[in-house]
Amino acid sequence: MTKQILKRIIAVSSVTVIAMLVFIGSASANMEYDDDGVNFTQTSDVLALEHLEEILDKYHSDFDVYTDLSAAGNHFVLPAKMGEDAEINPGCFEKPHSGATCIENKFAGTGTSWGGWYLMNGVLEGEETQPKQNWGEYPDAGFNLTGATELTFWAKGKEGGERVEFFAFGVGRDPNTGNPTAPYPDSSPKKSLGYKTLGKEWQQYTIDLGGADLSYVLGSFGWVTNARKNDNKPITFYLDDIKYDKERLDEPRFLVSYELLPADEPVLKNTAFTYDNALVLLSFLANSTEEDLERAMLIGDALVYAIEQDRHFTDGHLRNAYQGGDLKLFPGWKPHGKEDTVRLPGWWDVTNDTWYEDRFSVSTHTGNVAWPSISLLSLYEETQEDTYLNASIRLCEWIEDECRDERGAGGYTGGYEGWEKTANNPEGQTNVSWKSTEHNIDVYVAFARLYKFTGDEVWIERALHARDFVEAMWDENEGHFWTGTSEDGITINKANIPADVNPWGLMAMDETNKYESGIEWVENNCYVEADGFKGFDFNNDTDGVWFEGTAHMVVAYQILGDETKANLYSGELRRAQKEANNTNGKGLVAASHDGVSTGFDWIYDARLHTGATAWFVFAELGYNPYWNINTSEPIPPLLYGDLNSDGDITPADAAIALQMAVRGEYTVAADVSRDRQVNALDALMILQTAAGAISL
Ligand SMILES: [Ca+2]
Ligand SMILES: [Ca+2]
Ligand SMILES: [Ca+2]
Ligand SMILES: [Ca+2]
Repeated sequence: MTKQILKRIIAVSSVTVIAMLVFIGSASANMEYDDDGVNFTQTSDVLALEHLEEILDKYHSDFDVYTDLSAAGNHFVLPAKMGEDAEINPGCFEKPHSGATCIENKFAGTGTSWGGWYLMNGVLEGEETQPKQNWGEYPDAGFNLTGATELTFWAKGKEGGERVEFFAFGVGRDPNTGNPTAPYPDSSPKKSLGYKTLGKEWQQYTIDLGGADLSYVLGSFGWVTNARKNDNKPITFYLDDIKYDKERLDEPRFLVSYELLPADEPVLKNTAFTYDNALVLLSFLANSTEEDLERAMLIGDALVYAIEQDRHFTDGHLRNAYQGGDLKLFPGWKPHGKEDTVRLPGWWDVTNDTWYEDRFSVSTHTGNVAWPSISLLSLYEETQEDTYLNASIRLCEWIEDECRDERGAGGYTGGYEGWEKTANNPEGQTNVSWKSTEHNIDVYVAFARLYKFTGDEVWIERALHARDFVEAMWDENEGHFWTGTSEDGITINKANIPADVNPWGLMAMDETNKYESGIEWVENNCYVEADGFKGFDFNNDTDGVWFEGTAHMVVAYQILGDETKANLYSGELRRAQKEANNTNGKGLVAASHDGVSTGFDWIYDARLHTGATAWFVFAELGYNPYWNINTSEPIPPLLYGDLNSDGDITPADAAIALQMAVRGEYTVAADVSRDRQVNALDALMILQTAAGAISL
């Protein structure tokens, strides 16, 4: 039940020619040279982390206007028409310069006709879901591009010989004098390249920005042409990869989860799943160089920002996904009247000229609050920055306030689904009533660690409330966890048994002897050989290898000390890194082929996936992501009964419990028998725990 795609990634046609262009790696990247000039092959974890760094930096090494339709890095996404007889299609799939799409432009005027388009930022107000044009009438709606020195773009004509003028800026100014004609114009007058005659092949053009005031940009790029320049003939030409050379590598941000192929539906084009980003943060912590820590902090800061700056919610809950690229919505875009809100993912549909959001992405599932909370606690552990601890507390309080459930075995419900309350959606998000074992595993760890870091005893009872549910979902006879309950909160859902809840339970809970049989269950029911790889499926129909889940199993085998199996599947993952369908030699793809089933209403495709890559890093580095420890270290218990707070359970703690019993005192931490009183039984249980006879 990993909190992943609900939308299918559909390949609309077979693509071979342009598929190569999507990858940003190069053949030489597999080799590095040391000081003596001797080359050595990089290790698999280094390559995987390099892949994650590239995804992290992909849209921040420069300032994109357009690379692909709905790409996370795009800015100035509102095409605004000038004159007549001009058309623009930002989603042309035919032979783009790079990636999946380019912009197709047409002009078909005659006589004195002229026309063109600006790519402008626009504004968005109130309940609007799409931006509208801003020709300089609105304040505080421009980008500050100070520091950029040039604007580059690629262009080609359909026939060759098309004549077009290209330019930047000048919105709200007279094109001839440059004087303002609107109250809030572009800070720079129009900067033109003049008329260019296009060839049939892609060619790069550069607009030198030297001397221009870039402090307030409304119109980043535009073109105009007329009938006279083109001998009254209709023209078609193409544009792609329009960029300013402005680096922004110090900005907090999220990573897009999947690397789509050019022919894929763009539904997940810019989607940065919250779960995947929590994992990537942890993979940087797992490697823990100073640079990795800085990268982890960029993601941690983005999570903190998302908690505070939702476009609607003020109670601190996260969404299932955000957008990669810029963290903040563009200047002048104020949904529900709020500025600088965190961007939610979506895609532009060229057929309907509409921006769509995916229901799953805007929803909030409890596991997608708990995993960020865990990652922020680990980041706090490494940095001692209170911001991360406080953000984690806020997320955990949200889970306690909004999802706590007393039905059946207790635990926490699945979260909230749908869009926020608006005039068009009066219901707002709806509370889901099913409960997920995985969510409760995540919640248990988040709460248990929060108790460790804060010493606040409320988290003991809450952690146990989640843990009780997890334990109730364990099937002692069959030796595996069930996925959770149906909507009544009581009836166990036996329709589908996912693999991953078993290794997750093993990694999270300090009872490896008990949960070891869950790993055997996965071996016996989910093992599959497919597409040349040995590994594990998400569920027990064994229709393909799910590499993320295979990495879960490696981490589990490491915890169990089963080196042989850990090494066997690590070897398979390393081979998948090099050889799997659609790999780039660095990252890991989600599945060994497209459409690997989960038993739920989503599937996994063979696309590079940050979450799978992060789990591969954990497996390679022997890292338990729940607890920020090595897989060789014992899984910490909920430190319950540690009454002198020295991090260990010893007879000294039992003595304190006895004293409390004599005095009639009560604390949750001392009531290890959970009968709401502290007496000799608690002291005895602490003593037995100290002796290793029982575990609390
Ligand atoms: Ca492109
Ligand atoms: Ca399957
Ligand atoms: Ca102690
Ligand atoms: Ca007791």
